[in-house]
Amino acid sequence: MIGAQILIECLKREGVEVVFGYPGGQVLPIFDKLYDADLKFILTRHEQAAAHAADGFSRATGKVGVCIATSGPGATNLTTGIANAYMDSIAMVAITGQVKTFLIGNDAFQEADVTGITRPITKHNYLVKDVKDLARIVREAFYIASSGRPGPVLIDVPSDIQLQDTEFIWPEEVKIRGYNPTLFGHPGQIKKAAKLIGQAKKPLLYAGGGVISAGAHHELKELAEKIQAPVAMTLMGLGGFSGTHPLSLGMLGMHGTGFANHATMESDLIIAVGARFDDRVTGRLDAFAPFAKIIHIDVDPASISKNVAVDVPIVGDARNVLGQLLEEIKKVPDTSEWHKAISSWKRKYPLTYKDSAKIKPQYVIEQIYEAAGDGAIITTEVGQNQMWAAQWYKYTAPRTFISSGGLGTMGFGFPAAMGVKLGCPDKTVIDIAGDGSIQMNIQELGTCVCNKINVKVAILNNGYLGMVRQWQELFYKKRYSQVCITSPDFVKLAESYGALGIKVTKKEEVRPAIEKALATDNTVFIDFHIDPQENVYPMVPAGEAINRMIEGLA
Ligand SMILES: Cc1ncc(C[n+]2csc(CCOP(=O)(O)OP(=O)(O)O)c2C)c(N)n1
Ligand SMILES: [Mg+2]
Repeated sequence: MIGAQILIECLKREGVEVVFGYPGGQVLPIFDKLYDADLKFILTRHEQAAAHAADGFSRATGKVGVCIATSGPGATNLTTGIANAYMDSIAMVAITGQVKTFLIGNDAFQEADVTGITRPITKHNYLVKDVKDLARIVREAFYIASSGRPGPVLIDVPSDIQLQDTEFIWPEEVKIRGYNPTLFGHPGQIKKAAKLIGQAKKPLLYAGGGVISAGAHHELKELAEKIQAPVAMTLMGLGGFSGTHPLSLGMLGMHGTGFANHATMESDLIIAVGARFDDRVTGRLDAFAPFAKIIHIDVDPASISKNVAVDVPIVGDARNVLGQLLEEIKKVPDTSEWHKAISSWKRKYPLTYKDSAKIKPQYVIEQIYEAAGDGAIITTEVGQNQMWAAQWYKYTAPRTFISSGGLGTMGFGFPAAMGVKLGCPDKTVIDIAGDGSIQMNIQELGTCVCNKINVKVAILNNGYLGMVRQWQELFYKKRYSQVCITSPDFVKLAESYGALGIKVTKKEEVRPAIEKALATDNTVFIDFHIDPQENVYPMVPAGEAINRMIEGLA
């Protein structure tokens, strides 16, 4: 087989169902073999969208997302999507064409040092130098991407390698020297953790994206109920514990709920599961959770004690470790007083907004939740729209809230929604978008319509780069600098692509528009003209302790 054929044969053997990408000169042999391969290929309109779609596919399904681009500009266009997947620990394999081996380093046409460029934003990357290595490399790439702490792996394949002939040998086993993720927690550490849990009076579970990637949601629920600990989630962790469960505190951190943040600050034992103490969660680091001992469960030893010194580190897969803990816990803490305090914070700091005759974004999201319900999968763009989607929709199952957490990439939500829909064709998929963000990958309307990818986009159109405007309003004396943004007529634009567009300017039109979009078997843009001045509250100003929140209304 030639290299290109080997590559495709390997993808099939890895169980790949769909590949997102874009062709070009240095991947011609691969696309020639794709021509008659039994693989679904989605031609996006921009390589960045191919990477985000592969990322969305992975987040929704738990499988590895795959994208392909040509050398040079194709590969550099992928990089935002790769960095995005890296920051959120998403399993992805990105394949790029490269100039012929003997031209590398010559500033050849469309040459870029892609392994160099992506080294800090991939879990691992490869430049294939011999076709005989190709099958092994592909196998390793899928294994590395999906094991331990997941992440993107890039394979750069020079076009002459794609054409070289060799015998195809499928490596049954993968063995990588020096790469052996620890999957079970150390029994001594599990004992220590169980003892601390037994002694705690104010335990709190702090759940991150690792709960979802490890499939640990059942174990998390069991533990929370067993020790009667409230659960606060990060943006990445939403859905890892049901937002409608009485023990849920919703999201914590910068735009978290008042009760989650107060509980975190008062807790005497924080059990962090698959979370990394990101600055959006901790706020002022030296003031974070001053009374708490910390148990930190994470599959990546490098993330333990990176930002916050912890008392009991436990390296291992979250699902396994929670299972071990559940077996080990003999004494259950008495948390009745703790729950009284939490109830009083819930009364004192409810998540709320002032409704009005204008369309409030929170109201739109409540209506979407009521209409689409628990079965839907929500993706988001970045900004106020993202925070409102995190606060006002109830995520009751893992993999139903898909958002760019670590990198905060505007333009993520729409192409990610395409990947989600391809992975979960029976689900309703809705991108909750901002008018600024949607314009960053709006060309994917073409991909959606052409491939009948039936996703809904709810644009919270405030005429602003709203989140930046909010910061300028609060911290830069209302000196609004470059945050007013115009948009095209989204209805006409959608129609020009063959999609449906609906414009909503009155409150009473909100629900009917959502119902119509859900009932339409086509891609739909709904352009909600919301109150342009609305801000996201509560808010912890950057650098403040997380219980020093601006309440907005209170
Ligand atoms: C690619 C990218 N560029 C810039 C930013 C900085 N940024 C964060 S939120 C935001 C405004 C987003 O505007 P919009 O999509 O309209 O959302 P809104 O906040 O108005 O809901 C900007 C510019 C970013 N996160 N990503
Ligand atoms: Mg906006």
